[in-house]
Amino acid sequence: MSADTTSIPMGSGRFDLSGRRALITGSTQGLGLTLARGLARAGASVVINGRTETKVGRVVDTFNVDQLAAAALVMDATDVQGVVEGVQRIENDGRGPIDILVNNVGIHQRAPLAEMSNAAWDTVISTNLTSAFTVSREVAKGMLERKAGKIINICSLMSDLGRPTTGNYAAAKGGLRMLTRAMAVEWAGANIQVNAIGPGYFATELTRELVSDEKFNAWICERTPANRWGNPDELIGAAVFFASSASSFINGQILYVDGGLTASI
Ligand code: GCO
Repeated sequence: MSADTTSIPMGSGRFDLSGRRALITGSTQGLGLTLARGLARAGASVVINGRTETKVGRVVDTFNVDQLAAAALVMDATDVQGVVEGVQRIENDGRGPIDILVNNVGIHQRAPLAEMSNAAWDTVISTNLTSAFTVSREVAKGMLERKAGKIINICSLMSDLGRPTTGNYAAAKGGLRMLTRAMAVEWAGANIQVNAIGPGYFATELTRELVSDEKFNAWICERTPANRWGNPDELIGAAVFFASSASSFINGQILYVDGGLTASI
């Protein structure tokens, strides 16, 4: 039995997010903020998430000034009860359910594995992987009832490749790639498409120290076939694609936006 796709608008309409609501975790700065702005410009009403009220409120104000629909969700994605209550607050605020979830929140705590503390391991796994499970579980409850939803996990080229001092981050992002597949196969029958985006090297808060390191910067430009760092806006297309009806029969995939890095030896 094939799903009814006749209601999906043709052409660019397939990428139109009007009438949809998108929660992007960790969206007060960096790639999360860029993705939130991109989804809003594609028509979605967005929910800006962060842990501090001032930062979240300031970002929501900028969206409203730009006449982009935005609401605030002050929530620590690693706090289970906080996530349960936070998702419920949004789902019941009268501005519509969460149709699109972008699990973006992530941190780095680099160290050689032989010197890495369990605290550094636990914090990165909890923030970059476990939070995606918790938030997705809570948001999926409504999506399963409505038999519709989009979940996009922000993975990394480190879902497949390692680099010294990033063992906790790579383990988390590798796990997130497999969690993407696990969610996809469990929820595809309820018309929930779960996919992932794997960014290559982008200049953000997470990579600030790397960008300013001349040797590392030269290595990235040589190692990346496109011979440059990515511009965060270059991730928006993949996010709109996975958030829209243009990807209605795509499940469990990862799309690398990396200038060809993972395609090369
Ligand atoms: C590093 C970088 C990478 C990138 C990102 C690429 O330490 O090598 O921070 O981890 O930030 O993960 O997707």
